[in-house]
Amino acid sequence: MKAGIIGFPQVGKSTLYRAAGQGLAKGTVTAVPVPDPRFDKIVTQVQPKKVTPATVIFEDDIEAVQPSGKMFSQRFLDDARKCDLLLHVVRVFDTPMAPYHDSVDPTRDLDAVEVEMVLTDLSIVENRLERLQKSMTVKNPGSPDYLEKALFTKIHGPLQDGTPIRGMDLDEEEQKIVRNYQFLSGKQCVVAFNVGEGEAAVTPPQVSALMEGLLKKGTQSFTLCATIEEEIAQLEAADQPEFLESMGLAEPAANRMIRAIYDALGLVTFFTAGENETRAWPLARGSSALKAAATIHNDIAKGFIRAEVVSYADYCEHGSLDSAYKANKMRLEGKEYVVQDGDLLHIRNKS
Ligand SMILES: Nc1nc2c(ncn2[C@@H]2O[C@H](COP(=O)(O)OP(=O)(O)O)[C@@H](O)[C@H]2O)c(=O)[nH]1
Ligand SMILES: [Mg+2]
Repeated sequence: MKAGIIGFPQVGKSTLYRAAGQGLAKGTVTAVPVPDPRFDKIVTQVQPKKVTPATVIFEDDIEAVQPSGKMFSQRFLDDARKCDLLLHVVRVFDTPMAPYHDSVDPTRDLDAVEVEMVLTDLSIVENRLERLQKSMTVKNPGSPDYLEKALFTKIHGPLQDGTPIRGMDLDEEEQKIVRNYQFLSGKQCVVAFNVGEGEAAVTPPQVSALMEGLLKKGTQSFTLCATIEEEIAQLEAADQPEFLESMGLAEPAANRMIRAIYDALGLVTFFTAGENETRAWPLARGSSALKAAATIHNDIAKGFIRAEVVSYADYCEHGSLDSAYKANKMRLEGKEYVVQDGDLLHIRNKS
């Protein structure tokens, strides 16, 4: 699952990318470990030889949104469409470097990009509706063209009113068509408001209002100071708490942002707590135990017998898998079991 970083030039996209990479970011694409205190706790208790956290892929080679002329270049569109989620960085820090606007105005910058996404999608919908007029099958109920026309007619009005597709109420079938078209306003989006060093601990009122508005539309957003976050990411783990405290921060803001992205991607985590390897696995919310097994290895899914499941709450209560098993907290579940966030799994299998 890939999160693409987008925004105007010089808003802190690359700084944020390096901060999210927790000192490990190389090049322009990095698998970023998802901070998870539950996983840390399991690792501390199990002391495995190998530790593998869940990751989200961050991409920082999407061309900047153009401040003048055509905002989205073809290269921007090609790259952004390949992402599962767009992380939109909006500048709230003052800088003489911003080549487009000298004033700080997050409302203007956020709206400009949101509106352009909606307009880009609107023009695709309109073109397609025009072409569908000539379709031979568009009048046959149930045909792909019929379904597409119904959907595009439905979303056309709201798009004209400026509603992003992600904010519309669509059923599973409709969402599938939307995904096929890779509509920008239909992608999950998380907004990062990049504030100045002096504002890292207190959110400016204008930004609070924007965040509230976004949340009403189902979009998560964050304030963070990318330059401070980059500094934090470069510190040794032991030195982080003191630095965070001096900045008035409870934890790196980047951690919360990464978790929000993971959540917006529709992912939950299950754990395998082995002595050789303890691992956190991302899984689409609502997936079955069989899907979880296939995530680990196809052979394990093929030979699936039963899933041994201990909930994270039971694991915590008993302090270890052994104790949880002894206390009869292990459930045997079949292929159809819907894996819950935080479950510890062991797949019994024939392979
Ligand atoms: N004061 C301040 N400067 C920042 C912040 N984030 C980024 N910058 C600076 O803005 C400039 C552009 O940052 P960069 O990450 O390269 O922007 P990009 O063009 O969006 O990738 C650099 O000089 C950064 O150090 C921030 O939170 N506060
Ligand atoms: Mg950059």
